[in-house]
Amino acid sequence: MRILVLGCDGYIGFPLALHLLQKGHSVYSLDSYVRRERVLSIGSDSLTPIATKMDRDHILKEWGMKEPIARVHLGASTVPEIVENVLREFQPDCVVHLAEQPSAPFSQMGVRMASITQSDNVIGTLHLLWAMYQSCPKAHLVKLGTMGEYGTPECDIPEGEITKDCLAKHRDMYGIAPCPMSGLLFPRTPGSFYHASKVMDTINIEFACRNWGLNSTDIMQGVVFGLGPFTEEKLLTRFDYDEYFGTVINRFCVQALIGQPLTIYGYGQQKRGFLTLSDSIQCLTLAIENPAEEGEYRTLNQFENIYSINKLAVLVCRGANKLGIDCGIKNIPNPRNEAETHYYHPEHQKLFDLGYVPTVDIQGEITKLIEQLIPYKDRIIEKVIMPTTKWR
Ligand code: USQ
Repeated sequence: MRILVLGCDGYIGFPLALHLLQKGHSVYSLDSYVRRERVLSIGSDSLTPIATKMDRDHILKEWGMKEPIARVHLGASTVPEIVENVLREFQPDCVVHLAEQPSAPFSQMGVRMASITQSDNVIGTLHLLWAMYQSCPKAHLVKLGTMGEYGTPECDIPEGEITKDCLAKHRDMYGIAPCPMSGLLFPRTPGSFYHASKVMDTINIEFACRNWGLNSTDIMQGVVFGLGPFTEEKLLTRFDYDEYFGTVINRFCVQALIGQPLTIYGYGQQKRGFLTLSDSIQCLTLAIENPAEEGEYRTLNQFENIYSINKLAVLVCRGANKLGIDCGIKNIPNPRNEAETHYYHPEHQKLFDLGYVPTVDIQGEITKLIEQLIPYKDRIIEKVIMPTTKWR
């Protein structure tokens, strides 16, 4: 397949591009490199010493990519025709869109960062949709959304839309037949301006499929952790652990390494879906190789299993202990405005139907990750870990 990867220099984008090249696909890629700049601007850096832009181009060329990563920014500051020209020239079968601002705390820092988040994400995706409509309307869009779009409602979360099954279950549980809502998007309740940007993307993509007949898979992804499948040093993906760009398991593993108590926000009973970076790449590849039908807007809930933050902290400490590292845990006031005790039962069957074989040994994965990070311990910048941005 001819696959365009937007956001090819990122945490998921770089190993995904390597994986797709390894499978024999023809890959073309874009990135603005803004993630590198933003992490440096908050005084942090990737824990893994990632290859320079030029070195990554060499590596990708060795792996079969014909052109270097094209430096293009997708957001509001870009002339939309630039994206259109790229698509017209490459004529992809599939466009994988990972080129968004991915951090909830970053979007809550203040009006400037909230505005950057929404103009990069919402307007960037809007530019892309128009560009696909004008130059490659048959191509399949695989877009990274987030499980955080749904929030934590007191009912089961279906995969994207309200299905007849979901209504029947509702009737059985509550003894009332709700009005006919089958086929509508399941309500979204985002928990940050970042998550809200993903909801707005969803609305625009679904409309583009319904209106223009584009086909898209919108991935509601859980929290990703780990270093992924390529662990040779020059192939390593970036690994962030700061308060903005680090996700919870990655941060906990780094805290364990430097003897800092793991920072559980609030009571720690909040639950999320998690998956390894290798699983995320496996799932994205399944979505790419099994496209949605013409005109279809398909949603996949993408995670392996659900864990509470308390449970994860215990797993990280156990992993650290196994490696002879002492580990402590500390509940700190929650900087976010989120439910800390809640019902959480999202469905996630469609990826299994496509052949997803999940990594199930989460304890093993966490212990392996801590061990993999030991050589980079001296690169940890302690002052960027504690949360300083509050939701209100
Ligand atoms: N948390 C802690 N301690 C920490 C860091 C986080 O208790 O030191 C808690 C948070 O309060 C939250 C949970 O861990 O309840 C997850 O936080 P996170 O920072 O790992 O993830 P989040 O901000 O939700 O965002 C991440 C990715 C985002 C993706 C999302 C999927 O950065 O791009 O969309 O995970 S989900 O969480 O399912 O919405």
